[in-house]
Amino acid sequence: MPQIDGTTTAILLEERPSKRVRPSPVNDVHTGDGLESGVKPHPLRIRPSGNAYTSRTNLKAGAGAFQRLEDELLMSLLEILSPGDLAGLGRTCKFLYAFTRHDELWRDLFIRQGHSNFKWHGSWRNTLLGLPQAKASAIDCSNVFADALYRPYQCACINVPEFVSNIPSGNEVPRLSDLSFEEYSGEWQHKPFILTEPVKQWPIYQEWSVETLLEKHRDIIFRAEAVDWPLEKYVDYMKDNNDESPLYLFDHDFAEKMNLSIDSNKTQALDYSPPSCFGPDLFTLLGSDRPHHRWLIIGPARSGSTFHKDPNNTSAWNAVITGSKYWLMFPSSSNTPPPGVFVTSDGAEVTAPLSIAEYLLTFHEIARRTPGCREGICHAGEVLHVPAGWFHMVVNLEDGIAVTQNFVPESKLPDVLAFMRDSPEQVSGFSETVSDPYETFVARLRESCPAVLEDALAVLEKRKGGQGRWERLVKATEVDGGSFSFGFGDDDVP
Ligand SMILES: O=C(O)CCC(=O)C(=O)O
Ligand SMILES: [Fe+2]
Repeated sequence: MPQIDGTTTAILLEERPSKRVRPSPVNDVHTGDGLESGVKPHPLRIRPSGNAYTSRTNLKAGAGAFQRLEDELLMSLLEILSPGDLAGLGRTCKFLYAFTRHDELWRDLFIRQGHSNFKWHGSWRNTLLGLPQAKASAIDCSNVFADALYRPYQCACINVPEFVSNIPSGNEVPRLSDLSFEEYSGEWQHKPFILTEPVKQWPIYQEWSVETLLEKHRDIIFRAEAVDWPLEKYVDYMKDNNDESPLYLFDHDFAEKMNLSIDSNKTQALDYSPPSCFGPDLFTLLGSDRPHHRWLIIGPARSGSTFHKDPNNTSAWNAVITGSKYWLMFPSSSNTPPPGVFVTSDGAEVTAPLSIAEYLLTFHEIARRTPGCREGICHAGEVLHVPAGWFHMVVNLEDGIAVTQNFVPESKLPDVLAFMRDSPEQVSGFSETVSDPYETFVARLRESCPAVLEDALAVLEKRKGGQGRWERLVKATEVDGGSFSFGFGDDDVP
């Protein structure tokens, strides 16, 4: 599942901010007025800002009063225009034509208008204007120099597999063909790993592809970030878009919508069932009061999830049905977030101001050299385990389908209870009818497995008394009289 809490989910997945802090393009400086760099030219031949210094002509000079605005400010201004005004302004000069063609502006307009019945024409602008791609103009804007326009295109063109190859051997997420519940409940519950076998038996693994899903569920409405579209529309979009951060289908009601049989109390054969090594999931005690816990994920290559921790301190597994995913992960026990990620002191808000592509371009190198970093590629038919509290970022290397579930293993119950009790404002995914998720969960545990609850509460009590790992470490350091530093390095083990 994607994000830490409701607020953050909204920020990171459902309404990706259109304005981000963008580092300048550094690897693709074209020289002179030519376009001789190795990077594929922008379709309108727009170039990075830096090239303005060596060019004889800069079309910004022809933009009247608009030339006095910084590009970012101009973009903010364009964001408040209607489609008609945007198109009209684009007809006044080449410089404004280039800016008003920026597809993220049209994406915001299209999404705000709330369409679900449309024909996808390869870009948001064409789709909103009902314009077949072949009829869209492409005026040469090679003397427009603007990182604000060039950088998103450069990011949309990166070759992701190049970035994620050559994983340093110390960073590799272990790959296991089999794992017992006992082994998982021991050391493995704290570690990421890839299980290579269990999914291969699932009917959904054997039957699902984008084509077979379309045959059966073409008209079913699924959620993809801020839009609710029929599957057919999403697939049209997925197969033909050039967005820097493609819309990602992430739907928590898919099982009901697709009439799947998953839970063992049903009589039909199961469409899939969680790998047995993860054992019982204590959130099942909540019955229909449990928070959202399973998601169907569909997305094109380059789509994915920016850095986050999973909600309510739960653990998760993520099974790739088709395609493959690259995972970049950092341990839970560090007090330092991954490079390039900012977290408020209470942990409530995670800000990853860069798109996945920008992250790969600017922070990936340093991230993989940071102690504690784990990386892995999960292929079709495999399942990746996300231990509770780990930061992770995920990018699809191909178009793909996945299913993910969050769960509470008994061994992590104290952590989940502590999170729900101590950070109630960060608890997410519960229906509004559950007024006190912590008390509700405790009551269900007390009814069904009082001994498990007592053990977990005893662990919490002990932690409160200063006997936790952190306190022990600090005390040990004080006794030694040495200076204390806390890093990622030793974090795999509890
Ligand atoms: O498949 C993805 O994009 C990652 C989803 C995720 O964050 C998860 O399963 O926890
Ligand atoms: Fe996640």
